[in-house]
Amino acid sequence: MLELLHFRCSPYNEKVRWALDLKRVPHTRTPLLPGPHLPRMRKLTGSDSFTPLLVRDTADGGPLNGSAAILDWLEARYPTPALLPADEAEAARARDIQRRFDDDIGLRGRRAALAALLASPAYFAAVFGAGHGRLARAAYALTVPLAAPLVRKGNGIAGAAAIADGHAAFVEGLDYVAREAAATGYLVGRGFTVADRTAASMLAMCVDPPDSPMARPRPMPQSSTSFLERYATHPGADWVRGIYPRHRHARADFNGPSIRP
Ligand SMILES: N[C@@H](CCC(=O)N[C@@H](CS)C(=O)NCC(=O)O)C(=O)O
Repeated sequence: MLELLHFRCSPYNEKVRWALDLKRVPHTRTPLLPGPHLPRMRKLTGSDSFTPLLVRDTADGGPLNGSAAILDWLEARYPTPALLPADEAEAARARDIQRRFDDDIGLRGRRAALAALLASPAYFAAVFGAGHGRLARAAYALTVPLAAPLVRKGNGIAGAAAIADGHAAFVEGLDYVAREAAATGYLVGRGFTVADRTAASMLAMCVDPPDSPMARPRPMPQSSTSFLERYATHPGADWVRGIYPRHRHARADFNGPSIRP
């Protein structure tokens, strides 16, 4: 059985969870806590690999990380429903959009999102500890203030300029989807593709789509409320809030075996 090792509040993990759910791939889901995840990752891969990590049988190639690589493997192994358009030019365009949101918008925006979460270590622990027991969450909350400098360093949150650039990235992403999806509701052609899934997963960090696996726990500290308020009325946020109920088909995450066979 495939196993997905993931962080609950992570856009790259959300992108892979979404594809697994859409394709109804039987798998087990195991949430990890950022920081304490490292020994387990090292044991499985021999290095400090990042999440999402899809643990496959050795015959299938063993552990695989990188959300785009995982999606490619899933698409080859479980072709229906397709993540990419059938038309080659459209598929290439969808991949380009995926790359832009993965490697630019998501990476830069995440710095602003994490900085806002780290302003309240208890809330950071609540967000990433979702899916873990009460004791594990309480113990994790004690470590967050100590781990915060490492999280900042590991994610390139070097100061105010990096955070401002993260906010600029979210605005670029929201402007992009509002403009490009205006005609059909989708970023490529007339249907939902990996481009929409990637953009919506990355922008979920600043939109907080309600009733979704990316919805933030409540109550929320002022630092996170103010962070989300910056984007709430952007037309691109409307697009994200519309895509989620139409295409995500999961209101919450789960631990353990996937419910659908
Ligand atoms: N380009 C990678 C990015 C993945 C990534 O940055 N994962 C983060 C969580 S959002 C992570 O696991 N960080 C912890 C670490 O690097 O140890 C992908 O598409 O999967």
